[in-house]
Amino acid sequence: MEYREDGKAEMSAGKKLGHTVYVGLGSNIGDCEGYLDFALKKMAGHPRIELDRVSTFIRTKPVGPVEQPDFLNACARLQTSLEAGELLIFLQQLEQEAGRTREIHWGPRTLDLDILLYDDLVSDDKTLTLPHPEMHKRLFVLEPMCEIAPEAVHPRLGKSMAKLREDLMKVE
Ligand code: A4P
Ligand code: MG
Repeated sequence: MEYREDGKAEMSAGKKLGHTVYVGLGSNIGDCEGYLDFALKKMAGHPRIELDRVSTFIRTKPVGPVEQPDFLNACARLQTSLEAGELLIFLQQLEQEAGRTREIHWGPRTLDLDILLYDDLVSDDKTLTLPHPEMHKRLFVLEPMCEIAPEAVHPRLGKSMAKLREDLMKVE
């Protein structure tokens, strides 16, 4: 699947996109692959986002207290000129467009888009916690992150994705 649009690379070459962001994608209702593709295409099509890396889609067992179907998970790396709050609003719009309703916390969803890392920003704000507070505890995040950016460093823990994955594998 090719997400880069014709002319986009050219346009972004002359444009300061500025921020490097990792987004986690998840879906466990309906056409999961279709929802992830939908989100990636929409991100790639945004005039202020360049999608530069996408992991493979992996099937994972649900983590957490809710009994629910398996997930399809992936991670993507974006370059963007959007501020973190603006990006969050855009990603939440995509979740809405994919028909997501927020009923059960941690429950099944057509599309879940989490901002994992936004440059090396650290924030305890409830509406946007950075890095994503659960990312280092989740193999369904660290596996695809290790595929696209094993060297990326968690700014709170000071460890690379590869090291976090290794640590988590020892615990599990
Ligand atoms: N929010 C705060 N920080 C962030 C951030 N870094 N990125 C706020 C995105 N959103 C962030 O999220 C609730 C609120 O979190 C938002 O209003 C936003 O302002 P939500 O997506 O509405 O609710 P949720 O998804 O039910 O809760 P949460 O905590 O985001 O759950 P998670 O962490 O997404 O976990 N098992 C597998 N195998 N694969 C999965 O993908 N996902 C979950 C849900 C559980 N188990 C899973 C998976
Ligand atoms: Mg979420």
